[in-house]
Amino acid sequence: MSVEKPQPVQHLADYRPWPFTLSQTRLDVTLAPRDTVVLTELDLEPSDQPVDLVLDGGAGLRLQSLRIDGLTVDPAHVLRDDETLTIRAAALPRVPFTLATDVRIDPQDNTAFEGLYLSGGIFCTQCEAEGFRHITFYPDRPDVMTTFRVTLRSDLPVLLSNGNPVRAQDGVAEWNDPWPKPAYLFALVAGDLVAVSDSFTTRSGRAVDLNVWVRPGDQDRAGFAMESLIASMRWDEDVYGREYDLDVFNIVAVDDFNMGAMENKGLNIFNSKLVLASPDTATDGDYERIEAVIAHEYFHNWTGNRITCRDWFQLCLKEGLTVFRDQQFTSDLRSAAVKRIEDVQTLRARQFREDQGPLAHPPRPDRYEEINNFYTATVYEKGAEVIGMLKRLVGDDGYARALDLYFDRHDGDAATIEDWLKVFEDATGRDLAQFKRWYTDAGTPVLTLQETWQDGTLTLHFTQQTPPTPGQPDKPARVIPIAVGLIGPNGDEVAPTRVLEMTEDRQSFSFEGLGARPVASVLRGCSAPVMLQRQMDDATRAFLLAHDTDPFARWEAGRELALSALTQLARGADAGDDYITAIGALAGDADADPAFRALCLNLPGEEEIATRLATTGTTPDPDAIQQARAGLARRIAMAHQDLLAELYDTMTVPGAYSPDADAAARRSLRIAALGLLGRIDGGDRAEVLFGIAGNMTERMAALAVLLRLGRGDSALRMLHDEFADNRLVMDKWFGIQVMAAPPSDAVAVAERLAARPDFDWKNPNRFRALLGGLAANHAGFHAADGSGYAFTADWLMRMDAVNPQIAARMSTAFETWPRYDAARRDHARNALERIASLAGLSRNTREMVSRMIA
Ligand code: 0A1
Ligand code: ZN
Repeated sequence: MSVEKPQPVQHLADYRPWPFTLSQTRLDVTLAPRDTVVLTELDLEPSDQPVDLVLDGGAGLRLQSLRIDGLTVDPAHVLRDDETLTIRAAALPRVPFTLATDVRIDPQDNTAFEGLYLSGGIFCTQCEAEGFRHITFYPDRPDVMTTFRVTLRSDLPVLLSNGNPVRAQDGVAEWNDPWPKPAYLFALVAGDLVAVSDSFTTRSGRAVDLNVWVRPGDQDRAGFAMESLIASMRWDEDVYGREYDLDVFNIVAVDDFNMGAMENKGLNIFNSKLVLASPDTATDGDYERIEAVIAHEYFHNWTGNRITCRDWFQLCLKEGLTVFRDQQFTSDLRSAAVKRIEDVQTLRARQFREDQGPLAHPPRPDRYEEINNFYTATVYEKGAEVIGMLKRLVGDDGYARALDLYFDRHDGDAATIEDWLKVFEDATGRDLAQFKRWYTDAGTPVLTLQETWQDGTLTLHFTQQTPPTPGQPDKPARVIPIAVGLIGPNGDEVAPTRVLEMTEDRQSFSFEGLGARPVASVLRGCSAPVMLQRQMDDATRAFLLAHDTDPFARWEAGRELALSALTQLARGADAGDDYITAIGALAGDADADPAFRALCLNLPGEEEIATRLATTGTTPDPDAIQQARAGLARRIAMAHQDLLAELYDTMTVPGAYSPDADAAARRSLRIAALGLLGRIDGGDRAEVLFGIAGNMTERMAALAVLLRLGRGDSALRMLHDEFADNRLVMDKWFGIQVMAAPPSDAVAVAERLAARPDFDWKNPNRFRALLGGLAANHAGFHAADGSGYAFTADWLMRMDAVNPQIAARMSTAFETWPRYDAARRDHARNALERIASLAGLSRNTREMVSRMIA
């Protein structure tokens, strides 16, 4: 592949501090869809050496005037290119000065949703990572932190910005943010909005007004977001001792948003799908996610805002830690065991997948072309896993001391991963030089285990090896915390969990004085983000599934049993009886948490089976995988139909819908049973349930069963008639049709849906619903004739011209392409090359595609 124009690459090693000091930013913004006026005043101090002042600012900024201390700067001293504005050193005072710019921008033209844009008549902003430079000329880098004073002018009734309100009158609102912040945390919102309001008194007595702003008519669906916010504020005080620091906290829901949500200081802006929920429109999964993301954004107030990142290479400093904190929050509020299993499932599905393909990168990358391409599962989810390992290694007390030191030492700083590791070293006395490799090295280590047993001693012999990743052929050994417990032959635990610290390429650990040979339960709680390879027969796996005291390891034993059966079936062998027996026992275990039972009953997805085949040297055949999985599900249903029918009938939840963990757990077991029964009852139960269910969780589950059987038409019509005006439900309507379509129909269904007038593809949620739905239909996306790839490529090219971030992000549908057969690889390569050769392709998509076909 030839990339037409070399792109500028940013390198971690090139970091230099900004050579000026910015002591305050004042903005005066007069909002208008086509001609917004942005007046900016920057109070600057030069450094000792005379240097040019370089500000970021794109071609879309129409500069009307540029003044220093009130005097127009001589144009001979001003240079502009596509990305910057430079004032030559000769034109700059050698003493503190104020730089004033008058810039005009067009929010209405902004379809990329970066900077200031309009979403359904609401003005809003998205400035992370580098959106502020689309609003005004500025040192748009996270290590330039200052206070902001903002004046907004508009006829719209609600005018919001960061910090505390100073005054609001006659179409003018003033906001003052006393906490220094980088530009990526700036936000403004103006619109016809209504609030669900509440208040919170912090533990030191600060009264905080809380508002969740939504469109008129949506108030009824904003209550859960507010409850989640209050729970988050309390939790951060109780667990981390972190208090909120302004008089108001505003959350705004908008329909057009590239990501999930954004932690702007005191003014979080959310994708409406992560705010709005009611039982008839949102599933249990939606509720749990809303709670987690509200918490995530709120927790950023300390981990991200009060302490930010020195540069974008350090992104996982704030994201890994904040994900780790939101995971802790959910485990405290709901079931810790279930949450851990769900998190590991996500980690494997998204991050292991990324790590095994051409897009692999370390949690702290050291180069990038487009930073928006690095908001990845590796930075977020693996970033969180690395913190989990640190905590496991230094213990809960050590972790608490390190975090206190981090907040004390770095409050107000733009910090680095080195700063982060240093607080752990200083608080605990531990040397973390080797541990740092988790941040700098890409790839998922493969841990192999062999066991020996002699004279009452069980010895575990581990080796670790990390496969090469782009730019990193050789990987030295890492510190791997391996949590191990032992289960005796009668099923009792004979040794409780102990964390082994592996630091070498090969290392052995012994357990002495044992009466009879126990079964080792290894990597309990998924104590490290590694892949474990271990010879274990199905009977031993079934034993662990029945007896392991660690819920994660227990689930994992079942998972391994299922994967062992499914990979054999996909290779054409006969397998699965052990799994079917073992899973029946677990599903019928009334003492086990229903959510746990549901997790065990849900078979690994086709993507996960493909990954397992690929990592064990077999080229995955998507159709064979799909059939193997459907066949095993059918056999489970046949073998356990009475039990499943009983679960389906009894795991109902009496009374009004509640999204709490217990109710959601029962529903999850009920719909797991429904899904399996659907394999043998022709979908009759699903048909009935769809018509009578009072909540979206059960309706979506029923609809998925019906669609898989090709009998979803009337349910789809009903849902459409009821919710045609509800964007979020219609997103589900689009997505599930493609996701649950029989694979041979998936592309045709996607084509038909894409031709509909209500396929509002410029809306990121709608686009993701359809294209993401296809990517999630493994055998459909990987159709042997390449039609799934071609359809996706066509749409990515169309989207790229409108919204490069979304096109680039969705291009990851292709990231596993090298592992398929030669014919599929040819189709995929053609599709990627077609994208690469598109004239005017964005930097975002170009970088992604060229990494994938490098
Ligand atoms: N910091 C936000 C995520 C976010 C990142 C980038 C965005 O635009 C490119 C928007 C949001 C978070 O972690 O929630
Ligand atoms: Zn975040």
